[in-house]
Amino acid sequence: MCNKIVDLSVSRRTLMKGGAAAAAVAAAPAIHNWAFAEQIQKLEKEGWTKHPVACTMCGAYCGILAMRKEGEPISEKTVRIFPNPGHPQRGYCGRSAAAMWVWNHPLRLRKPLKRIGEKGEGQFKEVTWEEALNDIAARLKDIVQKNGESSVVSTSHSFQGFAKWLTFPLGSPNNIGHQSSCNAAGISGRHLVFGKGYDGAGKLEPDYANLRYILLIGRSMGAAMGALHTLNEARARGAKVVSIDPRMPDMAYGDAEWVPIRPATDTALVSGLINEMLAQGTADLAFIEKHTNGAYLIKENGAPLTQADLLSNGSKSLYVVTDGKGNLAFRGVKKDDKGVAVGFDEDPSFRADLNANISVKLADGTECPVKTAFVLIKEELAKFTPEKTEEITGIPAAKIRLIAKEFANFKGVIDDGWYSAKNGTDVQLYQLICIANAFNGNIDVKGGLVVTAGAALKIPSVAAGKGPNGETWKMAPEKRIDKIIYPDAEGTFKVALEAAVTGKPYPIKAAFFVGTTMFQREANSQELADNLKKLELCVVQDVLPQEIVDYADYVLPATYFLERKEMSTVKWALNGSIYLSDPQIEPPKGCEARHDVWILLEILRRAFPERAERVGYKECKTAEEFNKYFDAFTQRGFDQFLDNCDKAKPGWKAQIQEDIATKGWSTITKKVYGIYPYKKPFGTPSGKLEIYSFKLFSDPGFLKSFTPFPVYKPSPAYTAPKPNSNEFVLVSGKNCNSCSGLNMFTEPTRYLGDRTVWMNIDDAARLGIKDQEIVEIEGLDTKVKATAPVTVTRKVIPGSVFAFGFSGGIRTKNLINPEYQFVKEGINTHWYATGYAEPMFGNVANNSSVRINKVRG
Ligand SMILES: Nc1nc2c(c(=O)[nH]1)N[C@H]1C(S)=C(S)[C@@H](COP(=O)(O)OP(=O)(O)OC[C@H]3O[C@@H](n4cnc5c(=O)[nH]c(N)nc54)[C@H](O)[C@@H]3O)O[C@H]1N2
Ligand SMILES: Nc1nc2c(c(=O)[nH]1)N[C@H]1C(S)=C(S)[C@@H](COP(=O)(O)OP(=O)(O)OC[C@H]3O[C@@H](n4cnc5c(=O)[nH]c(N)nc54)[C@H](O)[C@@H]3O)O[C@H]1N2
Ligand code: SF4
Ligand SMILES: [Mo]
Repeated sequence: MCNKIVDLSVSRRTLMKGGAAAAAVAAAPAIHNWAFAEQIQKLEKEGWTKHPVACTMCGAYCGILAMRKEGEPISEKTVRIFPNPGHPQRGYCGRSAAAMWVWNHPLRLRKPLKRIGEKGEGQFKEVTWEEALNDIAARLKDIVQKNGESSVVSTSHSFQGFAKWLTFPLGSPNNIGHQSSCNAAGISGRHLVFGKGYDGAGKLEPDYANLRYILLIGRSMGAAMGALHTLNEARARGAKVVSIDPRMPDMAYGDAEWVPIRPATDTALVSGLINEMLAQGTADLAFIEKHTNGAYLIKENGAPLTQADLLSNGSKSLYVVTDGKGNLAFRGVKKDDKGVAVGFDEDPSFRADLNANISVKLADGTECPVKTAFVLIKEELAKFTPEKTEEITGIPAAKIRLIAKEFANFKGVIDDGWYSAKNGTDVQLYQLICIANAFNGNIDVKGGLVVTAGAALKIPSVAAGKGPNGETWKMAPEKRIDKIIYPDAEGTFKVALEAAVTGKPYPIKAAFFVGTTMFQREANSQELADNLKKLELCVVQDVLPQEIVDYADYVLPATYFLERKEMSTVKWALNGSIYLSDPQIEPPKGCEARHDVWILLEILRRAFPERAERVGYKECKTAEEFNKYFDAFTQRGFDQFLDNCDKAKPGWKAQIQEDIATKGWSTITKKVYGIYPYKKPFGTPSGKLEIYSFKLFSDPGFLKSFTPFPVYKPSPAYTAPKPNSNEFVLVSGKNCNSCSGLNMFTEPTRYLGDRTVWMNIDDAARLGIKDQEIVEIEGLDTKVKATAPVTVTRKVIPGSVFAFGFSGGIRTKNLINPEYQFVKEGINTHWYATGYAEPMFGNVANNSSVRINKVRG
């Protein structure tokens, strides 16, 4: 179906339509496209066909193309991976390029495996699907009958949330994601500032293509290619990129400026930047007054003053501002019948005084001193002079002044982050980053931090108590287990494994790991290994033998993204688009890998057939039968979507169908700037962008550990290393060629993967350590000791050492073919991380502290 995906003449015409300026703007990034386009066209002439693919070599879902040599059996030689040139989140990196290295990998899981040795030993025998599924189902049934549905948990990276197809129809609420190790802190930080509905991954994004200046704080961009390709459009126009990171990111080889920072001190830096903007008079005070809650009056106890405080029958959701001339006014949100905030309830002509510091008479007649949130924030920030900020962060005061100046002058944006599980103070950091963007007044405007347009494609799926065909059922009464300990958790899976040991808050007996390495994902590997051993039933579905398989009772071979069809919305793009991923590739001969959802539903059907019917599932023997069942949901969702579009704009349906057939994607909604919070409220209690979080007053639990305006704290997650000693903070991150679970065993990674520990040249000189010398790395908190080679470099700040995630220290036993021993080299940074999780939000810190000991001489 996808024979003519990229009509380059069309992209060129579109490009020229915008006139010479637009052509010049697009020219630079288009160069890469043309280079690939030539090769793609050449292959097409030779009879190759194009198949659009959403890549999940990492979790980013970029648009790539699989080129297939028609009429020949599938192999690494007859399938080649390219970027999908015009795609709104155009992918291609070292990992996607390696996608076919996974397909028929010598280590690929080909048959179901049953454990025969002790847990952790990695001793297995091959069994049939029948034997594996029946035995798992029998054990699952027994566990559920004895301990209830909630004793069963599932987790995954994302991969379209396949894990929920077992837990939800079973009746267990415990489908718990990977977020505590990834982007949970960013979501929670955005939640505090922008509120519900505006906090999700990709919902707010820097306007990468159009920005003039971007500060990347702990965001390498070398990881997420789609966003990087979009940012390159702005770079081609001369946008300035500044990276604040303890290690030099790859972008700094190009035009990006690297400003090294001490780990875990970013909150101090951002505080210093805002303070400096206030000092330089560049903070956008008009924006703060109108569109944030900065002018709202706050009582002495820190809570917002409301109409209910002033009038006996006043509203608690109307906040109070003053004009500084003795007049008060109320501000709140207008809600529709369903309680959805649709506008603001305020007098638009009332100019509030941001600097008010007054006394008001309460309904009970008492006088109450109040200050604006802005005044409180200014008082808090005053300590962060550039000099003080230099002391904490290690960034020279002059550089801080310059960054503050450029950020304001360019009307720049600070990236709201992605991988954010670093130091256990991350929620406040991301909250503060969002606030700093507000101080620059660049919210939802071109080149700022914007609400992405999104496309409303809904593929029918399973949810807690709800099936894809409108089925409903009663779920087990227990709350999702991580939410009991961390009420605002996005997904803190470690709680489930702790409960497997302690039985608290309730016992967990069975776990299904559906496409997640666990050992490369979660902090504190020793604890992870110990806890995994306590599970009564541990099932792993994967493509390759990750370390987690050693702890599994059963290892089940799954298909991966090149072997299945799916349709969804493009994840990280300004405009709202949908994509089809349809590589039309089957697993290699002799590989019995099956679709994850088939595996899960077959287990459920064999244990509880009536529960499998909750999602309309009856036995599917063959992959074809299953695809028919599963693809029908995609088709139904797509058909409904097309009908809705056609109703909105007759003829649109045909256009979308044509786009999907020729390119694999279609743009549905174009970003309109200037809506939030100018015309429509955000999801916060005040509807404004909250630079002072009112949400935190909703639960006393928050106020025990957090302040409404973020305050810098050193990391509580690990023992601080002694300065100028052999102790260091160990930080981690990713790159564009090697780090990811699927990629780490591939042949390119053997040569491109960096499994060393980076140490600054001055530290190395002090300790007498030479480049590539093997050293011992000992955890200050976990006491774990291991050896690895050191790269002596200027690419990491003194006092910190750096190692790539997903690159080394993979201790999988037995399943490793001698050729792939390289995956064991180096360290896994999670050996050293304590597993500290932030209260209430539950995001985990992956950074740690270590002692580096010389092994020789
Ligand atoms: N290679 C690779 N790329 C991926 C993925 C993958 O698995 N592998 N997965 C995707 C996913 S799931 C995600 S979340 C995105 C992540 O995309 P990014 O967030 O851009 O990726 P990272 O490389 O993890 O960037 C984290 C950076 O933070 C730095 N850092 C660590 N501690 C601190 C600190 O205390 N302060 C500061 N300022 N910096 C610090 C690290 O040195 C690192 O450079 O990438 C996507 N792309
Ligand atoms: N030290 C360090 N730790 C980190 C990070 C870091 O930068 N440094 N990054 C953190 C981040 S941002 C994240 S998101 C997590 C990610 O941690 P993981 O969830 O472990 O991430 P992935 O690399 O996506 O692992 C995917 C796993 O699923 C398998 N797989 C791929 N496709 C499929 C499929 O279709 N079906 C099935 N069943 N299996 C499949 C792969 O072989 C691999 O084992 O790690 C976090 N941990
Ligand atoms: S960043 Fe690379 S590996 Fe990740 S989805 Fe995009 S193309 Fe694939
Ligand atoms: Mo992530």
